[in-house]
Amino acid sequence: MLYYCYSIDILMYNNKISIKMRTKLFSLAIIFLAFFSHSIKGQEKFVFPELPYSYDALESFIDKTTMEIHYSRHHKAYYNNFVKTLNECDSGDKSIEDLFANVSKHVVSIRNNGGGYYNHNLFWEIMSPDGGGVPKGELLKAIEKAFGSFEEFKNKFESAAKTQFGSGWAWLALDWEGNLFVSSTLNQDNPLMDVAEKRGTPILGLDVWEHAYYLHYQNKRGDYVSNFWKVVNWKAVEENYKDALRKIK
Ligand code: MN3
Repeated sequence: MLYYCYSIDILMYNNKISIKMRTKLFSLAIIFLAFFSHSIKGQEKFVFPELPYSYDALESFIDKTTMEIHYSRHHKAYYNNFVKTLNECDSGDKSIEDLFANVSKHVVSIRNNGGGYYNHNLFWEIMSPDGGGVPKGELLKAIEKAFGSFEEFKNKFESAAKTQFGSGWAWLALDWEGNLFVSSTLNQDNPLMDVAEKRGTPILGLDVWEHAYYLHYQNKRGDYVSNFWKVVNWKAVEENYKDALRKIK
């Protein structure tokens, strides 16, 4: 696109074309702009996020190679396929929450690739090399209200992550009544989707697909799940909690 605009500009600058021709070229440029801005709508709206740390930053939980492959290949592929589907289906003007709320009515790529895109965005964001410890403030209060104690919540979450059969995710999410719950979903589903058994806004998620841990942990998913707590960014989870709460009020 830039190439077309640039070429026209050079021609005009050299004053080698008539006013009439200039008007025609200008109109053509506008048509091209309209066409391209339409076709990249999904891509403009949904960006591929930067990883907020280096590939080796979370090595107490996950090794550098796994992190690199997970982010730059798996996540990137979900993103590319999601944007491609949006452009083909002309669904670029809907929010991702709207798409998920009716995911059963959309092509399956929205569920799989849109889910993969959204879930990994959340996953990277709720981890940090400075993570670990315990949640504080309003989030801690809400966890204690829902599960009795932080330890009880951890047990419930670990159990959901370990017993999810095959590929999927474990979640801490806020339901529409403002209560926290733990759940697990298959593949790239999440609690925002109308296909989920228990619905709400996810505020913390753990990827339990083998691609997330197999190089380092092999079949020991339990060890992977236990080590997750070392890197959880509770500040980010609390922000997600507050955002989710604001949306239902
Ligand atoms: Mn993954």
